[in-house]
Amino acid sequence: MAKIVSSWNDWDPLKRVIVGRCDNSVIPPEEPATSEKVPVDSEMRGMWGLRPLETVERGNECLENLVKILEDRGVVVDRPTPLQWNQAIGTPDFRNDSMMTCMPPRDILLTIGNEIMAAANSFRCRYFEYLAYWPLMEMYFEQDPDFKWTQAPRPRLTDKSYKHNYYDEKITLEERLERTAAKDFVTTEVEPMWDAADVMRMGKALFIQHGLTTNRAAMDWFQRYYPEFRVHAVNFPGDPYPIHIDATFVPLRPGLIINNPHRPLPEPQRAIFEANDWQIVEAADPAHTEPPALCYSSVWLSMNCLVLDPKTVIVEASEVHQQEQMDKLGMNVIPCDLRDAYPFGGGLHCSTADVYREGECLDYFP
Ligand code: DAV
Repeated sequence: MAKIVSSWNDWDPLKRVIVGRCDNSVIPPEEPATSEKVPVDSEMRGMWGLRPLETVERGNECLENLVKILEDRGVVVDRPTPLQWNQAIGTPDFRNDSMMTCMPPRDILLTIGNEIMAAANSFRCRYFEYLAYWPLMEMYFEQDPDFKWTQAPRPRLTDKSYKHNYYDEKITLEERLERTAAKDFVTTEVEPMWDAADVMRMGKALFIQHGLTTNRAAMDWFQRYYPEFRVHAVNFPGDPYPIHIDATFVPLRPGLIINNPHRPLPEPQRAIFEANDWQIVEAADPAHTEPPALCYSSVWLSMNCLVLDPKTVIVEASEVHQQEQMDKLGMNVIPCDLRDAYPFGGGLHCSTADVYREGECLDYFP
């Protein structure tokens, strides 16, 4: 029997990975956690339902571009099994009129060593998304005797999990930034809630973003679950919609991180990187001034790259400034046309979830 699952960070040589699928994707109805995510001036406000088929097909085409690049380089690619996402769901604690998608996998699955854990996401519409990955988990479980298949404690997501009317329609950008700076987010602390894409894995250290999708209770939960790891809470006061760390603070190789210049990591959180000779470089500007239509994410998906090994990185094909910067930083850059997959939840890093990277668990912050 083979070893299939192992990954300790985002830069060691990638050998096996999950790439999402856009099939049946839905713009979810508003709910306590998501209404805060859609900017007031967005064309998506108040709109929900199946995404237009031609955008789904085009998104899938983009993901196929990525699959081809990966397979041409010998990386094994696994794909989820989409459900019919436009179904109402219910638990004893809540009802929601629809699910969302199985994009992006990075939000749902967290790989730490030989363990893949399904996250404790705070969006009700994502409560059953893990099911799309269960056929893969079953396969890994059958084929890899060391694979630890885990589900984080499921949050109940009752009304107590959210602050209600957290933002009214009239809130200004400045007020949003003040709330971010004050670490005042839409989720409460009644239970741990987290998206896997808020967790940056760096060997024995986990840096977890406190923001709209991950709360403080989650940090506490992680530290107790992994007592041998050091969990560091990080936050980025410059981000009015702090969701996921991977368009904000992105490691390229040991010792080098690119940081969104609008969302600098504040002191004293920088100290641990500086003390261990990590360089934090401001990421290049995005090539676009607007995200594509029907997209939740910001233009900073430009820096949401997929590192294949410490010298090789896949960057979105139109993101010429980011490509040039990576090149200057000594990386071989592989462009991938993926922009039309952005509306489905993210860029190259988001669209994937690690299964296997070579390498072991090192202590980069002794
Ligand atoms: O900048 O909108 C997107 C992260 C998606 N996983 C942003 C963050």
